[in-house]
Amino acid sequence: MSMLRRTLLATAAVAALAAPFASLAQDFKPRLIRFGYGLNEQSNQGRAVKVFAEAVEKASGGKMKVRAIGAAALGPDTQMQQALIGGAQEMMVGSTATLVGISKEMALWDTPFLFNNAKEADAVLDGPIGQKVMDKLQDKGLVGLAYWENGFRNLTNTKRPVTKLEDLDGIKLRVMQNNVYLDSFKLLGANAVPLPFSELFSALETKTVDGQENPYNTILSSKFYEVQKYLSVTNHVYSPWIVTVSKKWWDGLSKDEQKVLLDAARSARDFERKDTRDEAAKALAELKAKGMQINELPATESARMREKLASVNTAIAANVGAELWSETQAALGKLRGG
Ligand code: TK8
Repeated sequence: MSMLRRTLLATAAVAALAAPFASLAQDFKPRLIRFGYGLNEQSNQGRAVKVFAEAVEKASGGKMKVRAIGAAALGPDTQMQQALIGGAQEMMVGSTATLVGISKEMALWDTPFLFNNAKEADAVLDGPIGQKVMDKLQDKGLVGLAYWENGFRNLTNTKRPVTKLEDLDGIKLRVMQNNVYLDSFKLLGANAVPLPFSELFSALETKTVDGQENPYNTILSSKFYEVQKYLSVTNHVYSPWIVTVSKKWWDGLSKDEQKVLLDAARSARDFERKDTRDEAAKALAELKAKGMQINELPATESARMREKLASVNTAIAANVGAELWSETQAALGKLRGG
């Protein structure tokens, strides 16, 4: 073997050895992260948690391990939130709507028809207003890392196609455990019943409730089409998910470890939004093929719903604070070129 070749081989060997230990230069300890979520593994939520887990393990040189636990096996959103606050669980992703009882500013995202499209949602959620709302969690024992997309919510039920406001009359509708949702659907004439997501499929199956509202992706991944006939395209609210960390646990992490989690939550967010939108674009055709009867809500009826819900907006504004409310309206005005 020539001298040069020997040197090259030696250099390559050193490089190969050094690569896996590159992370040692940074401050990483062995960490096990129990990461809970509510939907099943085959959902857009499950796919994104997997992407998050891989990014964390890679960036920490395998030191930080994520144990992803889906299908609400660690409990519904509200139970996991308490486990994070108490330090019994490290991380989760769930609906912002289920956080309102803990942090009232989160109710901003429950405002019916707040965003007209995903572009507006991304701009506000990823901008200073989204950050401000997220930062409020810290006083409550939680650290928010990123908003993921649940999506625009649409209505399903077994009674009748909802083509006008009055069609909602008396429909027993499951809503998230959140007063804005409860009040909104009561105002619209439905018999709203708050239930955790983990109990929803069986509640629909046993006809404990007639209907529910969720994005297309969830109606598909949770197989609601098996127990629901009518899907009415209402797009009544854009629903974010939020990735949160136990503050108790977070405060004990090094800066490097915190950065790994933040970066991974954001890169998984970018993956998740694209994946969710791609899936949503094809979902209606699939749901139709599965036998659902789909109808659009005429613009005039959508306008009637908005009008009916005006008092909810007033209540939300009071709840989140006039400043945050008007700041949001101003940001939206600007985005809309006003
Ligand atoms: C999943 C829930 C779900 C939400 C709901 O844990 O409860 O209807 O849309 O995504 O957060």
